[in-house]
Amino acid sequence: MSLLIRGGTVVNADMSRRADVLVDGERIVAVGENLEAPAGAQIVDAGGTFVMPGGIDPHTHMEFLFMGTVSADDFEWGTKAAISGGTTTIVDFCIPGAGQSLIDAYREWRNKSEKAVGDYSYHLAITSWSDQVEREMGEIVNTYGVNTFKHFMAYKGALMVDDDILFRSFKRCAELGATALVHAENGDVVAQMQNMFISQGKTGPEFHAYSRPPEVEGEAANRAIMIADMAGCPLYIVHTSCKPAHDAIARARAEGKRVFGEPLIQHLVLDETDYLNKSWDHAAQRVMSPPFRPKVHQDSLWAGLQAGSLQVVATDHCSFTIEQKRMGLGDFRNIPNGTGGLEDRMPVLWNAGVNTGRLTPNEFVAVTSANAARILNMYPQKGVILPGADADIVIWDPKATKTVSAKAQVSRIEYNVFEGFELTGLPAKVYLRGRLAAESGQVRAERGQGRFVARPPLPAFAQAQRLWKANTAPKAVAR
Ligand code: DUC
Ligand code: ZN
Ligand code: ZN
Ligand code: ZN
Repeated sequence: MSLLIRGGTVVNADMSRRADVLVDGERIVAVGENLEAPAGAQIVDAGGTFVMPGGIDPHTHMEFLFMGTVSADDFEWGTKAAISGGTTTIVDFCIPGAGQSLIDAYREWRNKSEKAVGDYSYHLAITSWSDQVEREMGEIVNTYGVNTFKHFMAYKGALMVDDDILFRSFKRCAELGATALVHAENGDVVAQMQNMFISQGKTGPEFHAYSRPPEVEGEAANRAIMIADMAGCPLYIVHTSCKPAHDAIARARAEGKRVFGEPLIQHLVLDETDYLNKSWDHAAQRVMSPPFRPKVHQDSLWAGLQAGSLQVVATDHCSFTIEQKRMGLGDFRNIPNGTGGLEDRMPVLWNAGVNTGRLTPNEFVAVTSANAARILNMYPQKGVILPGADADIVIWDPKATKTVSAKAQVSRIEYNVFEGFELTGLPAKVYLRGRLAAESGQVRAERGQGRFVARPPLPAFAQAQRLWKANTAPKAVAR
């Protein structure tokens, strides 16, 4: 089955050109002017549109058992929501339960994702340390197609790991050609501040935000950067939400360190006023970690995307229903942390980024798809319109409009943090490996159509870092 997408402007991260795109089966086979349609090919008129690689959201939590409940969107509904908004691949966090081995957690995630509508990959979380964990990290990288390990520096008593584990795990990442990821918040400070507010009778959702100020994120980001540098591994800081964390990343990069930063679409367009003088439900629905910030931090994140010191825009999609959020009535510490956003990420970013001149269409492709593919090692299978790549294609109509409404969304929750946003620029058609997967937001792809995307190790960063250290520094890098 072949498909010819004719007359659009192909937009990749590095260039745009008027070109047709020919797809055969699941792959792109040609990109060029006036391509001939093979006999029987389906022809799609893309005049007046941008033809872009399918979006990649590098940070989601589907069907995640967290804070005593399970996030509401599973792999079926989460990937459906993603596809309706132009995102054809997600990278979810595979997080072992207490005492669960990495391999068992990986198998559990493979089972959960069999129903996915779109493509998916995983990061594996390191939540404890033992010889077995160290050994299994090697298996995960070398046989299971996962080259990234996540570390929570917050959630004390649950997922948090201390500096001892960070340094051990980061050194192991360096050895394996894996990249370390961190949730950068100082969990000890957060726990003390939470308890202080509760003991003062301050139980409302706004105190969730006050207990996690930008300083706790900036401190943890700086600490993770220094530890990763000593271990010699590349570092990716998830949900970079504030200026102190962004400054740490920009400074590290200026010093030659391989450090990446991932702002969320929520932090780019929403701010702390959502917690203030709002109903309990409104505020609690927006409780996530890190919390929404004062506006000044947004300016820093946008500047980072423009300058390239921040590379990817994600969602941390971890949705909870109103009833689930109400578990925290009377104590903000029990509000399940997380918001949705998968189906809105690309349209909201286009609207707030491209329509305002903060991002070019090429930069939009870079931060919604190509950079994630490169950093996580799925490029050029994903993240580019190029012969040989998977035919994950978004035909983007820059004139289409909609008003965001939870009533019309795919996600299984009853509200939307972007409710009422008026957007211009939407995906008209979305293809997943050559098959029409969504049209004007209506999902056509089916349960089980998604595939696991294996991501082999990427030893170049760690090797370069070791070589550079050996050549420039008097003392060698650890190990
Ligand atoms: N933050 C959230 O808000 N939800 C999931 C996990 C996280 O770190
Ligand atoms: Zn996190
Ligand atoms: Zn609001
Ligand atoms: Zn997360």
